[in-house]
Amino acid sequence: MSNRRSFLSQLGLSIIGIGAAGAGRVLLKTKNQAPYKKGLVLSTWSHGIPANAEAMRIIEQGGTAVDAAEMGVRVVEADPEGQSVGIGGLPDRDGKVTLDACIMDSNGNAGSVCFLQDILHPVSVARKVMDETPHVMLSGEGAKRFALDQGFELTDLLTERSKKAWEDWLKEAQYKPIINIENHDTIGLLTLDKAGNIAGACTTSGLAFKMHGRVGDSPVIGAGLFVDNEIGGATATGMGEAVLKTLGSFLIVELMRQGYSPQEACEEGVRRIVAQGNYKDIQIGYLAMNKQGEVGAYALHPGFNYAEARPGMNRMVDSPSFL
Ligand code: SD4
Repeated sequence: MSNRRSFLSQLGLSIIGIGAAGAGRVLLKTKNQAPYKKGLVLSTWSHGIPANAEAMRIIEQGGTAVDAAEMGVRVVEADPEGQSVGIGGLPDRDGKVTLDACIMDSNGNAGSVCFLQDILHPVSVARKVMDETPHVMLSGEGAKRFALDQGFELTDLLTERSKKAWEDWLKEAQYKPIINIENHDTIGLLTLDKAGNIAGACTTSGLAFKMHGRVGDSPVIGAGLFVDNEIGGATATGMGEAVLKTLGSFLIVELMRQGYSPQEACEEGVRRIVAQGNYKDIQIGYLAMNKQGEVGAYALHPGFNYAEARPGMNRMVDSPSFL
């Protein structure tokens, strides 16, 4: 296969698989493989605007995609007003704020933490896991102990506002995520730097009032985030269980490898969730870029949006949706 791929790339050709409309068909199509080198940042939801601004600032100074991804999402982790990421995140049903995050660099390295408590910047702990340990993922108490060893400080992440929301929830204690209204929006952020390299990060406090110990898709490499510097990157937001069951971000990057555009790949990712049934009451949003700087986004329901930054521009874009 690799011989075949290098043979094709010598010819400037790649194999293109066609989506649902033409499943099983394989075409040969010429494709421009030159990477986009102007700088591109994509991130989920409107908190992506300040995150993109910071990531793009780093890229414009010649910084790496992975530094830009980490520093971009840290802006959102540090904002106590946001109730879906980092400090201020809505707690689980026991009143504990538990955080999930991961990061991937342009060399295929990955780091992740899940079920992490009392640490302000889970993405930076994930970065330390990637850079300083032989492992990919640390969880719970072990992740916290590692963070403290690395010099991170204990921080109380439960703000008065989120505590009050939990106390209100306890009155009925019914777990009913409401599509796009639950104010519970993960940030997944993808970067393409001026050297044409791709990286990404994803960080969240997970679904509001989840069971204690529940871990979503966001820290799982291939589910909430996947980056392959030869091809592109993808990230997910929404009901993590559906993304986990379809390994959505990995799927989207692999579809791009087969020649799907980022848009076609995101649409196929959503279709896999639809095919599993039970999709009407949940929201999923996928966001992807390829090495050529093309962008794709697709959601189950209307309401998903994302921030797109290129030099001199940082704007919100509404994603198309299946329903
Ligand atoms: C999770 N995917 O923990 C996250 C939550 C999320 O918008 O993205 N909400 O399942």
